[in-house]
Amino acid sequence: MNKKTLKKEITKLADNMYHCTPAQCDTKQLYEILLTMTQTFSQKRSAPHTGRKVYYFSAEFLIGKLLSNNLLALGLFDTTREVLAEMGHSLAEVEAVEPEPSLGNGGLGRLAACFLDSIAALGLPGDGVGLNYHYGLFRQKFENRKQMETPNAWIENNSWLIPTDTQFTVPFGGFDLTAKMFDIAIPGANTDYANRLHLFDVEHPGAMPESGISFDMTDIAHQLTSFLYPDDSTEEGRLLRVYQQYFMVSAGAQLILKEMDANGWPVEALSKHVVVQINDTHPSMVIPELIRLLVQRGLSMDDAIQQVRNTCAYTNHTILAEALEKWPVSYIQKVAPQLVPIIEELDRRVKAVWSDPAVAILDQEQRVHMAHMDIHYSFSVNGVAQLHTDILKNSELKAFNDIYPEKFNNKTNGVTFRRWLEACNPALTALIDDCIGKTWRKDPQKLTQLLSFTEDEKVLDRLLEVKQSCKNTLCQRLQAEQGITLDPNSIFDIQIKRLHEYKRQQMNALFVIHEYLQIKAGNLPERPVTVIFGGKAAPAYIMAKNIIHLILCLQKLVESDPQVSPWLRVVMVENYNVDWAASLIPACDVSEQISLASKEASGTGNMKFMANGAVTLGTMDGANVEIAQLVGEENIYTFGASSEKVIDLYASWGYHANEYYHHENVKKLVDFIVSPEMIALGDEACLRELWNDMQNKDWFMALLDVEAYIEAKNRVIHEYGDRKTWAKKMLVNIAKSGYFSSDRTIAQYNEEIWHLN
Ligand code: 26Q
Repeated sequence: MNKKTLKKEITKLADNMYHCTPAQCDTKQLYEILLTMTQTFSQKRSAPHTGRKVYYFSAEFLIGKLLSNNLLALGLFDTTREVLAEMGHSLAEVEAVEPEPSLGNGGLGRLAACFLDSIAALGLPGDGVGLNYHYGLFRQKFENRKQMETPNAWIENNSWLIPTDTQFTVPFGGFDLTAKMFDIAIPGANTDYANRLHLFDVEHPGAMPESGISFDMTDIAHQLTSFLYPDDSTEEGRLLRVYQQYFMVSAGAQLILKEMDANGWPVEALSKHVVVQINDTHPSMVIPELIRLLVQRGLSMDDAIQQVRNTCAYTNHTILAEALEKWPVSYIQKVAPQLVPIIEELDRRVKAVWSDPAVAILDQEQRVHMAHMDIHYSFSVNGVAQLHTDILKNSELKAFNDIYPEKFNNKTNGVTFRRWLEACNPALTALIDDCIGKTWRKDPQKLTQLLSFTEDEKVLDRLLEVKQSCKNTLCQRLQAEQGITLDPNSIFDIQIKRLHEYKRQQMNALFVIHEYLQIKAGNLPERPVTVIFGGKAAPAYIMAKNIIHLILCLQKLVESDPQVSPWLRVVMVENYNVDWAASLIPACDVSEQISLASKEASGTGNMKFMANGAVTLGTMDGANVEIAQLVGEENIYTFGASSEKVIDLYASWGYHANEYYHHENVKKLVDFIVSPEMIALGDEACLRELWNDMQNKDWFMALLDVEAYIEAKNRVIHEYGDRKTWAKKMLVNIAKSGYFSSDRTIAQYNEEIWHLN
């Protein structure tokens, strides 16, 4: 669509909706006009033709704001920006009023959103199935340098949700609920197609909580879809999670059969027409539920099991034991008693053949191992990066790999470059277009053509200018929205991700302490550094909250010390979400990916940073390994214990934090956590608890790697000074990032697992 037609369209909508001209509209009205316009265009599109379709089942779809993304997919992004500019507005300002649907926690949920984008862009038939949480992930506020949680409503009168007439009855133990289906259109970039994200909701959602994020978790009929992952530190919370899971999979399974019927396909041929991709174990009950429905439709148990086994494929996202779901049978008995005999039958069949208790579905404590059920009753099991898949095959799930070697496969994660480069970094996009034309946008692997510019001074200079402009823009936003003033000429070193001990934000904090002590001792760093954090802690995760407290105390300490602040700043961005990620990632110089080797299944932020010209400082973990292979050792900084070493240490109980704590250089840093300066700023009990844990527990071995980390980071700071060499590193990272496009990942899912037409 050209500018003139688009202007006409917007003018017409402004008149229809608000009886005014676009110039008279405020940004909220403009947002609603563009929302309505993109909705209408998307809804005119049809789904890709299909003889076979994938249903991506996920408890989380962290879709984030959709306006820019949808404009891009519809081919209207550039034109809209120009038209708005002519009307005296900017797309950024319009998008600022869009509430963010934070329907996910972190990587797993964001991956599901990138995947839907790519499935549509590849013109493949594939819909998402999930829940319509009324409050997404909580909004994070800092008070007294601590995280507070407040509810995060995202559904307005005018939202991306399209009500449908489709509804299903979900039979719970003792009562039924109606699941109403809402859709979000997923237009495919460069296609005429649109797929759908189906979000199921209860008929009568409960009211907004008065304050805080607590609500009556026993009021299932009204509260089932209120919140994303309610706190599972209580039994009520865990039960509600099982209610959510069953509600989602039962409605989703019924939808699948309804669509089979509509196509005139017999349910006996389910696996010919349908693939169910199970996103971690949260939707695993879809397996017994589909079996139940097929038996209800007249299939024998044997045939039903056979069909379902050939329909379902399972993705594993973690090897952290505490995240592997094991539900007591008593929970399932209460929530969905009709599934219990089926699960028992599935378990009996396993036990009849395999006596190893390590592969049983039901353990001796009468708990259902969801991942085990998935592996036995799916035709594909995949990890999300090569190292992760290798660890699954060789250690974590070895017993299963011995039984079903043909099921195991790797699908290294990817991210959509439309959101994570084109939409979030128009300046870099324009520079790339100038160098190699626009074809890379459809095929990001073509970014390798940039390699012919590594000696081109003009291009390298422009690349540095683009980075600087992104840093300036971030500074303006932080100033305007959070009152934080930063030096845009300092190095921007960024760690943004959920707070978790294995991700080791605490190790980064120890670096900050190290630099602080150096500066206080008169040893100034080579150049100013700004260490930026962003991330939320689960409300019941005390250690993670203590780490946030430590970072916020350091932020205050450093900024109020005039001797230190010109050289070192620490900032924790409040309420880090998809929207902040889109501002932070383009502005990053150094991408912090410092998880304990073997613990981060893949990481996807690492890929987004790389595509935006940041250089990775990381351990050989998850997809960092593949990044290192692609860019070569001169274009990445790696450090720390290898995954083999770490796995050995766990197996032999060979790591004792206390030994490392007593290294002179380490002790100083850890002890600073409870120094008088820090205690004056923070909550002494929290800081002491953290100090104690770090020297005596340190489950994720921060003290093992901290010295190597500090050494590596100082090397980064030094080498950053050679601007030309650094720009080359940036360019190589961008050039090699195309492998991490989720279009590539989805093409592989399709070729090796889904086989859609
Ligand atoms: C399970 C049971 C009980 C309570 C909570 C959970 C639960 C909730 C969310 C378990 C896991 C999650 C989310 C996991 C996640 O985000 N994993 C990340 O997935 C990304 C996409 O594959 C990877 O890149 C990350 O490495 C991985 O950590």
